[in-house]
Amino acid sequence: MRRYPLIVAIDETSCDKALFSLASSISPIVSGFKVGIPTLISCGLGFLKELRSAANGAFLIADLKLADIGDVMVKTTSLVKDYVDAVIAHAFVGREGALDALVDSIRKWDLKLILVASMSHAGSLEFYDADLDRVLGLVRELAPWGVVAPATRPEVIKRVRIELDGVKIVSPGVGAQGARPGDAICAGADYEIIGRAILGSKDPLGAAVQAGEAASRCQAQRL
Ligand code: BMP
Repeated sequence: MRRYPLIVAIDETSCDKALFSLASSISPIVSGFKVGIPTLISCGLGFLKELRSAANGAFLIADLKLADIGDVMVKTTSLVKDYVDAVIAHAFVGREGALDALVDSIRKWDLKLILVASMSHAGSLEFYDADLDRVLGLVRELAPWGVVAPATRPEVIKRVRIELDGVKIVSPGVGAQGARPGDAICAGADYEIIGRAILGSKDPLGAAVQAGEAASRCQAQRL
């Protein structure tokens, strides 16, 4: 079966078996899972290992939101590198002494890097969006696998799509933060990130199918 262009965000702080059986039931229809810091701190790195076997081939992203000097970002990434396919880092820390070192190690480890280019909350307008041209210039130089751009502001996604050909766009903000499923894909994103609207639903599988169908319709329109 074809996977929907959805990435399920796991930020839960309870690490019980129910979460794995939920992940396991959703995994055949979604493209990936993104595991956030609340879950990594609460459940430990063992969570990633267990999720890998529940994921049925869906890719795994460690959402570490790295924003430090290169040495520390590399050390942090080395702790998860054997369990995930990709890590997320902030772009604003800049290249020299920071992202340059991370990019080198990520290449060596055959991981994917996703850089935050713009965020889904309103405060993103204060810094990221105010300097979006320079952020996108840096992203273009570093050529990561993907960028984060907000489903809540499709106009930003459209701009990122035009400026960064060939870079995957992953878009959070769907459901709990107000964007409708499909909005980001229609604007040019490759994947929509959805957390609470799926995992907090009474029927997570049904919620994933509904969001996935909306996203797929947009994908089909763009082809
Ligand atoms: P939710 O669908 O429950 O709002 O979750 C969104 C997820 O996307 C969270 O894991 C959050 O950390 C992440 N995220 C976000 O909401 N906005 C951003 O700009 C970047 C993110 O990674």
